[in-house]
Amino acid sequence: MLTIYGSDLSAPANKVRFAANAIGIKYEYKRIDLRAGEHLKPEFLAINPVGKVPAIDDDGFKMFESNAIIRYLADKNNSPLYPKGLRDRAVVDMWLDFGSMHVGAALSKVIYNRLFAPLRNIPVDENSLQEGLKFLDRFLPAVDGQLAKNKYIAGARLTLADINLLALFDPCEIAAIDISPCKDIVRWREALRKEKFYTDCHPEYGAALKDRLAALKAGNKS
Ligand SMILES: N[C@@H](CCC(=O)N[C@@H](CS)C(=O)NCC(=O)O)C(=O)O
Repeated sequence: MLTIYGSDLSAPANKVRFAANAIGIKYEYKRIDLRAGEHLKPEFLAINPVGKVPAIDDDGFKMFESNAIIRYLADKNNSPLYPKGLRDRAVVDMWLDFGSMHVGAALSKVIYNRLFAPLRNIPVDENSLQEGLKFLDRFLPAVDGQLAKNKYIAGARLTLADINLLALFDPCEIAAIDISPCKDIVRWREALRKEKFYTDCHPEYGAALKDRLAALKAGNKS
Protein backbone atom coordinates (compact mmCIF):
# COMPACT_ATOMS: atom_id res chain seq x y z
CA MET A 1 0.00 0.00 0.00
CA LEU A 2 1.23 3.48 -0.86
CA THR A 3 1.01 6.24 1.73
CA ILE A 4 1.47 9.86 0.64
CA TYR A 5 2.40 12.33 3.36
CA GLY A 6 1.44 15.85 2.41
CA SER A 7 -0.19 19.09 3.34
CA ASP A 8 -3.15 20.58 1.48
CA LEU A 9 -1.39 23.86 0.73
CA SER A 10 1.85 22.27 -0.45
CA ALA A 11 2.22 22.37 -4.24
CA PRO A 12 4.89 19.63 -4.30
CA ALA A 13 2.72 17.40 -2.12
CA ASN A 14 -0.36 18.01 -4.25
CA LYS A 15 1.72 17.22 -7.33
CA VAL A 16 2.36 13.73 -5.96
CA ARG A 17 -1.37 13.19 -5.40
CA PHE A 18 -2.21 14.49 -8.91
CA ALA A 19 0.35 12.09 -10.37
CA ALA A 20 -0.83 9.11 -8.30
CA ASN A 21 -4.44 9.86 -9.32
CA ALA A 22 -3.51 10.26 -12.99
CA ILE A 23 -1.54 7.01 -12.95
CA GLY A 24 -4.45 5.28 -11.21
CA ILE A 25 -2.69 4.26 -7.99
CA LYS A 26 -4.69 3.71 -4.81
CA TYR A 27 -3.10 5.35 -1.81
CA GLU A 28 -3.67 6.60 1.68
CA TYR A 29 -3.20 10.35 2.19
CA LYS A 30 -1.82 11.45 5.55
CA ARG A 31 -1.82 15.15 6.35
CA ILE A 32 1.22 16.50 8.15
CA ASP A 33 0.47 19.68 10.06
CA LEU A 34 3.39 21.93 9.15
CA ARG A 35 2.18 24.80 11.30
CA ALA A 36 2.18 22.50 14.32
CA GLY A 37 5.69 21.31 13.42
CA GLU A 38 4.67 17.70 12.82
CA HIS A 39 7.22 17.47 10.00
CA LEU A 40 10.05 17.90 12.50
CA LYS A 41 8.85 15.26 14.96
CA PRO A 42 10.78 11.96 15.22
CA GLU A 43 7.83 9.94 13.82
CA PHE A 44 7.91 11.92 10.56
CA LEU A 45 11.71 12.24 10.43
CA ALA A 46 11.78 8.43 10.42
CA ILE A 47 9.90 8.62 7.10
CA ASN A 48 11.68 11.66 5.68
CA PRO A 49 14.95 12.58 7.44
CA VAL A 50 14.97 16.06 5.84
CA GLY A 51 11.59 16.88 7.41
CA LYS A 52 9.64 18.03 4.38
CA VAL A 53 6.44 17.08 2.60
CA PRO A 54 5.79 15.32 0.35
CA ALA A 55 7.14 11.94 1.33
CA ILE A 56 5.91 8.47 0.52
CA ASP A 57 6.03 5.03 2.06
CA ASP A 58 5.45 2.41 -0.60
CA ASP A 59 5.27 -0.93 1.25
CA GLY A 60 8.24 0.08 3.38
CA PHE A 61 10.14 1.89 0.60
CA LYS A 62 10.44 5.50 1.72
CA MET A 63 11.15 8.49 -0.50
CA PHE A 64 11.07 12.27 -0.49
CA GLU A 65 11.42 14.97 -3.22
CA SER A 66 8.28 15.30 -5.31
CA ASN A 67 9.88 14.98 -8.75
CA ALA A 68 11.82 11.88 -7.75
CA ILE A 69 8.60 10.44 -6.28
CA ILE A 70 6.46 11.06 -9.37
CA ARG A 71 9.14 9.61 -11.65
CA TYR A 72 9.31 6.51 -9.42
CA LEU A 73 5.52 6.09 -9.31
CA ALA A 74 5.16 6.52 -13.07
CA ASP A 75 8.03 4.13 -13.86
CA LYS A 76 6.81 1.52 -11.37
CA ASN A 77 3.42 1.53 -13.08
CA ASN A 78 4.69 1.79 -16.67
CA SER A 79 2.76 5.00 -17.06
CA PRO A 80 2.81 6.96 -20.36
CA LEU A 81 3.06 10.08 -18.17
CA TYR A 82 6.79 9.33 -18.15
CA PRO A 83 7.56 7.90 -21.58
CA LYS A 84 10.34 5.36 -21.91
CA GLY A 85 11.73 6.42 -25.30
CA LEU A 86 15.10 8.18 -24.97
CA ARG A 87 14.16 11.51 -26.56
CA ASP A 88 10.54 11.55 -25.41
CA ARG A 89 11.75 11.08 -21.84
CA ALA A 90 14.50 13.67 -22.27
CA VAL A 91 11.92 16.28 -23.30
CA VAL A 92 9.74 15.47 -20.29
CA ASP A 93 12.78 15.70 -18.00
CA MET A 94 13.79 19.00 -19.59
CA TRP A 95 10.41 20.64 -18.93
CA LEU A 96 10.09 18.99 -15.53
CA ASP A 97 13.46 20.39 -14.45
CA PHE A 98 12.84 23.81 -16.00
CA GLY A 99 9.41 23.88 -14.36
CA SER A 100 10.81 23.21 -10.89
CA MET A 101 14.18 24.94 -11.01
CA HIS A 102 13.16 28.13 -12.77
CA VAL A 103 9.39 28.65 -13.00
CA GLY A 104 8.79 26.99 -9.61
CA ALA A 105 11.65 28.81 -7.92
CA ALA A 106 10.36 32.18 -9.17
CA LEU A 107 6.78 31.35 -8.17
CA SER A 108 7.97 30.30 -4.70
CA LYS A 109 9.61 33.66 -4.09
CA VAL A 110 6.42 35.52 -4.94
CA ILE A 111 4.09 33.12 -3.15
CA TYR A 112 6.25 33.02 -0.04
CA ASN A 113 6.46 36.80 0.24
CA ARG A 114 2.87 37.56 -0.68
CA LEU A 115 1.15 34.71 1.12
CA PHE A 116 3.18 32.73 3.63
CA ALA A 117 5.35 35.49 5.09
CA PRO A 118 2.33 37.64 6.05
CA LEU A 119 0.55 34.58 7.43
CA ARG A 120 3.54 33.77 9.62
CA ASN A 121 4.17 37.37 10.57
CA ILE A 122 7.60 37.29 8.87
CA PRO A 123 8.84 40.50 7.17
CA VAL A 124 8.45 40.49 3.38
CA ASP A 125 11.76 40.26 1.55
CA GLU A 126 11.17 42.88 -1.15
CA ASN A 127 14.33 41.94 -3.12
CA SER A 128 13.31 38.30 -3.27
CA LEU A 129 9.76 39.25 -4.27
CA GLN A 130 10.99 41.51 -7.08
CA GLU A 131 13.46 38.89 -8.27
CA GLY A 132 10.67 36.30 -8.41
CA LEU A 133 8.46 38.66 -10.42
CA LYS A 134 11.31 39.50 -12.79
CA PHE A 135 11.99 35.83 -13.51
CA LEU A 136 8.29 35.14 -14.01
CA ASP A 137 8.17 37.93 -16.60
CA ARG A 138 10.90 36.10 -18.43
CA PHE A 139 9.88 32.46 -17.98
CA LEU A 140 6.08 32.53 -18.23
CA PRO A 141 6.16 33.69 -21.89
CA ALA A 142 8.56 30.79 -22.63
CA VAL A 143 6.08 28.30 -21.16
CA ASP A 144 3.24 30.06 -22.97
CA GLY A 145 5.14 29.87 -26.27
CA GLN A 146 5.67 26.14 -25.83
CA LEU A 147 1.96 25.65 -25.10
CA ALA A 148 1.03 27.75 -28.16
CA LYS A 149 2.75 25.11 -30.29
CA ASN A 150 1.76 22.02 -28.31
CA LYS A 151 -1.35 20.84 -26.50
CA TYR A 152 0.80 19.83 -23.52
CA ILE A 153 4.11 21.11 -22.26
CA ALA A 154 6.24 18.23 -23.57
CA GLY A 155 4.25 17.70 -26.79
CA ALA A 156 1.02 16.02 -27.80
CA ARG A 157 0.52 13.99 -24.61
CA LEU A 158 -0.05 14.72 -20.95
CA THR A 159 3.13 14.00 -18.97
CA LEU A 160 4.67 14.49 -15.54
CA ALA A 161 5.95 17.86 -16.79
CA ASP A 162 2.33 19.13 -17.03
CA ILE A 163 1.44 17.76 -13.61
CA ASN A 164 4.43 19.52 -12.09
CA LEU A 165 3.57 22.93 -13.55
CA LEU A 166 -0.13 22.54 -12.85
CA ALA A 167 0.56 22.02 -9.15
CA LEU A 168 3.05 24.89 -9.05
CA PHE A 169 0.52 27.30 -10.59
CA ASP A 170 -2.21 26.50 -8.06
CA PRO A 171 -1.52 29.40 -5.67
CA CYS A 172 -1.24 32.00 -8.49
CA GLU A 173 -4.59 33.67 -7.85
CA ILE A 174 -4.20 33.91 -4.11
CA ALA A 175 -0.68 35.31 -4.55
CA ALA A 176 -1.95 37.85 -7.13
CA ILE A 177 0.23 36.46 -9.93
CA ASP A 178 -1.54 37.48 -13.11
CA ILE A 179 -1.13 34.80 -15.74
CA SER A 180 -4.02 36.05 -17.89
CA PRO A 181 -1.72 37.56 -20.58
CA CYS A 182 -0.37 34.03 -21.17
CA LYS A 183 -3.37 32.79 -23.13
CA ASP A 184 -2.04 29.33 -23.81
CA ILE A 185 -1.09 28.70 -20.20
CA VAL A 186 -4.65 29.74 -19.30
CA ARG A 187 -6.14 27.42 -21.95
CA TRP A 188 -3.95 24.49 -20.86
CA ARG A 189 -4.57 25.09 -17.16
CA GLU A 190 -8.34 25.43 -17.51
CA ALA A 191 -8.53 22.13 -19.36
CA LEU A 192 -6.35 20.26 -16.85
CA ARG A 193 -8.17 21.63 -13.82
CA LYS A 194 -11.29 19.85 -15.06
CA GLU A 195 -9.55 16.46 -15.10
CA LYS A 196 -10.50 13.97 -12.40
CA PHE A 197 -6.90 13.57 -11.23
CA TYR A 198 -7.03 17.26 -10.31
CA THR A 199 -10.63 17.65 -9.07
CA ASP A 200 -10.14 14.71 -6.69
CA CYS A 201 -7.63 16.90 -4.79
CA HIS A 202 -9.01 20.34 -5.48
CA PRO A 203 -11.73 20.59 -2.80
CA GLU A 204 -9.13 20.19 -0.07
CA TYR A 205 -6.79 22.65 -1.73
CA GLY A 206 -9.58 25.20 -2.22
CA ALA A 207 -10.85 24.79 1.33
CA ALA A 208 -7.38 25.10 2.83
CA LEU A 209 -6.67 28.21 0.80
CA LYS A 210 -9.97 29.77 1.80
CA ASP A 211 -9.20 29.19 5.48
CA ARG A 212 -5.76 30.74 5.19
CA LEU A 213 -7.08 33.71 3.24
CA ALA A 214 -9.79 34.31 5.83
CA ALA A 215 -7.14 34.17 8.57
CA LEU A 216 -4.97 36.59 6.62
CA LYS A 217 -7.84 39.03 6.15
CA ALA A 218 -8.79 38.78 9.81
CA GLY A 219 -5.19 39.60 10.72
CA ASN A 220 -4.75 36.22 12.43
CA LYS A 221 -1.02 35.65 12.13
CA SER A 222 -0.92 32.51 14.28
N1 LIG B 1 11.87 20.19 -3.43
C1 LIG B 1 10.94 19.64 -2.49
C2 LIG B 1 10.26 20.77 -1.75
C3 LIG B 1 9.56 20.27 -0.49
C4 LIG B 1 9.16 21.42 0.42
O1 LIG B 1 9.87 22.44 0.53
N2 LIG B 1 8.04 21.24 1.11
C5 LIG B 1 7.57 22.25 2.02
C6 LIG B 1 6.06 22.41 1.90
S1 LIG B 1 5.64 23.04 0.30
C7 LIG B 1 7.88 21.82 3.45
O2 LIG B 1 7.78 20.66 3.79
N3 LIG B 1 8.24 22.79 4.29
C8 LIG B 1 8.51 22.56 5.67
C9 LIG B 1 9.90 22.97 6.05
O3 LIG B 1 10.75 23.13 5.17
O4 LIG B 1 10.14 23.14 7.24
C10 LIG B 1 9.92 18.77 -3.24
O5 LIG B 1 9.66 19.05 -4.42
O6 LIG B 1 9.43 17.79 -2.65
